[in-house]
Amino acid sequence: MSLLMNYTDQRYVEIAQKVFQEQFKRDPKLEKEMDERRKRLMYEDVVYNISFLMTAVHFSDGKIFEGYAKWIYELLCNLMKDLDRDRIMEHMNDHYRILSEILNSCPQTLLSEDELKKATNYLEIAREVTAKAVTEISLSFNFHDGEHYEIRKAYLDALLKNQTRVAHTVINEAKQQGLSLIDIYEEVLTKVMIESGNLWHKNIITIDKEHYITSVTQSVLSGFYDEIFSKPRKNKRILACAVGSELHEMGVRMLSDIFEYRGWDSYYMGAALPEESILKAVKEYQPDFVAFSVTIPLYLPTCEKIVKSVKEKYPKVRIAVGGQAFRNTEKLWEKWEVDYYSLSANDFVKWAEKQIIKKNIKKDG
Ligand code: B12
Repeated sequence: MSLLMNYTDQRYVEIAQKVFQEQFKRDPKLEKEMDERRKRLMYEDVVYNISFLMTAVHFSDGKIFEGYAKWIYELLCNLMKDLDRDRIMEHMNDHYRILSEILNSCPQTLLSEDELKKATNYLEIAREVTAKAVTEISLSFNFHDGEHYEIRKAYLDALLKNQTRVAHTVINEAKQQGLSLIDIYEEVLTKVMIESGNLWHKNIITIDKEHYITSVTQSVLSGFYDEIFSKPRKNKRILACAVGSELHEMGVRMLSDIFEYRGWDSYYMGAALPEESILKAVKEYQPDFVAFSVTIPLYLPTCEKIVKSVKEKYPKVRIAVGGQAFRNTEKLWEKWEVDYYSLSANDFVKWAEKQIIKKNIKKDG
């Protein structure tokens, strides 16, 4: 990136140097994030930022600096893909704050009082538009689609800004305002998790951020446990797990929670459960239903093998399969001996309850 320097006055250069040094002094993390090449470009950007600010002041036109602040922020987000948007916002906003402080502490030979006021105001606006830009990203159609968009967007925005407490508050308030646990799970948390994967795939967020979103969402789920486990019991059992070397277990965990919430006893066995452990658990626990979840298509063959073994050894146990791996298949589940398939855990619980009612009617009649 070669940057034009409109203002070659030595006094601007001195300010640029001060701003640059002060930013490293105040933020020790910068040293790790910036190699020598980045440091050089950052210094050039400081000079460039000052040039734009002075151009805006010259014309008394704040839009010039506002537009520039948005442009430079997006440029840096694209150039520094190892850093998240909220961190780059911190870089820029620290820079604007420090520049404002240094300009205001300079003897007023550089800018008149009126010009200094304008510069200070434009820098403040730059901070505002940069803070807003963190969450101004294009989201997938599926994220927009369906009910409760506002809530999932607020939850996602909080996470993109690393605001864990705000994220929890968004969910707690939604709950207090009457949003059902099922809707929170399926319309908010599931869709945000899937979108976080899309944003990682599009290189808009880092893997660190995706992991952070996962861990906050796991802690949000734990917050529902008192309620989930306090429901009247139905004396029905479900065993659920993710199979193969599948580490994606949040979907099947939500499924177990939803069953538990509906009064079932859930035996949730987590991720990557091997076949022997599943067979042993079915024998010991004697579930009415088992649910196997697959996200990565590579583990579909293992799932098929497990389905066959369970059917062979325990023909009365009903088997459901689900998870995103089945989405892009030619209805693979129809070729296996399974009793149910769905992408929705809630549809599964409703179906399972109907089966129980049917069975009871048969018994009674
Ligand atoms: C979080 C996450 C992880 C976490 C998982 C942590 C955890 N504790 O679960 C970790 C970091 C471990 C991880 C690892 C990997 N991940 Co990952 N991950 C995700 C992410 C962002 C979210 C997963 C999630 O929780 N979704 C939300 C849940 C609630 O949705 P769900 O599972 O579909 O469940 C719902 C329904 O499907 C249904 N359901 C689920 N199971 C069942 C079962 C039955 C019987 C029924 C009826 C219904 C049902 O109910 C749920 C509630 O509605 C996804 C993005 C995405 N599209 O989901 C990527 C994603 C799945 N991961 C991906 C990849 C590539 C990986 C890695 C290979 C990355 C790597 N290079 O290491 C590894 C693979 C590890 C492995 N061996 O499994 C890709 C997969 C691409 C593909 N098609 O193969 C995705 C899609 C990201 C992307 N957009 O590219 N990941």
